[in-house]
Amino acid sequence: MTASAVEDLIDRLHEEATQDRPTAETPDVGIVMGSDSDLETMMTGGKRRGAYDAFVEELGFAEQTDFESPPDERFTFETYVTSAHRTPDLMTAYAETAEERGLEVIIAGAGGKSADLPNMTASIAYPLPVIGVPVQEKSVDSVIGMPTGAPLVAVDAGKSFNAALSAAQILARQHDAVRDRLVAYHEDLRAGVGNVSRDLHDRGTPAFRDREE
Ligand code: RP5
Repeated sequence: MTASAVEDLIDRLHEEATQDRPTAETPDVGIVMGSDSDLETMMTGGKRRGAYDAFVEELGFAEQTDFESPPDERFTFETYVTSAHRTPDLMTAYAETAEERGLEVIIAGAGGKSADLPNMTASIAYPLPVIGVPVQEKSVDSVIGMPTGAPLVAVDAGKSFNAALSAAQILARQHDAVRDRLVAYHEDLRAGVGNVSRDLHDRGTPAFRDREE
C-alpha cells in the first residue's frame, strides 16, 4: 500500500462517518487484520475455516466493498488491512469512525509477538465491542493481555471462524434473523455428530475408519 492509498483510505473513512446512512446499508461487522499475510487465517482458513467462511457459507452474510452500493444481503461485513505498527494513522481512523459508520462489532486479527492491532483498535473504538484473533500461538498473550477497564474479548489462535460466530451472537441480540441462522448452524452441527456417531456404532471401528480413508 502506498502512502497515498493510506491517505485515501483515511479520507474515505472520515467522509463515510459523516454520511449518516441507514443501518441496513452499512456493514454490520468490520474485519481488520495487520497484514494481508493474515488473510488465510482470518478469512478463508486453510487448515481450518475462517471468518469469511462462517459469515458467507454458514450465516448468509455478504462482504460489502462499496459504501455506495450495499449488497442485497441484509447483513454484511467489510474487510481492511490496518497495521498497528506500519499504519497507526489508518488503524486510528478505522477505529474512531467505526461506530459512526454503523458497525456493531469489530473483529481484529494480528500475528507476531507484538500483535497490537486488536487491543489498540478496542481502545480507540470503545465502547464498540472488539473480538481479537491471535493469528499465531505466539500472539495470544499480546492480544488477550488488556489491563483492567480496557475490555477485549478474544478467541484462540487462528479461530477467526469462531470470532465470526461470536460477532453474529452480538448482532443476534437485536436481529432475530441472525439468531435463527445461528440456531440453524448449530442444529446442523448437532445432526452431523449424530450421523457420525450412529455410523461409527453401526458399522464398527474398522469399517468406519476404512470409509473415512
Ligand atoms: C503482524 O505482523 C501482522 O498481523 C502479521 O501477522 C505479521 C507479519 O506481517 P507481514 O510482515 O507479513 O506483513 O503485524
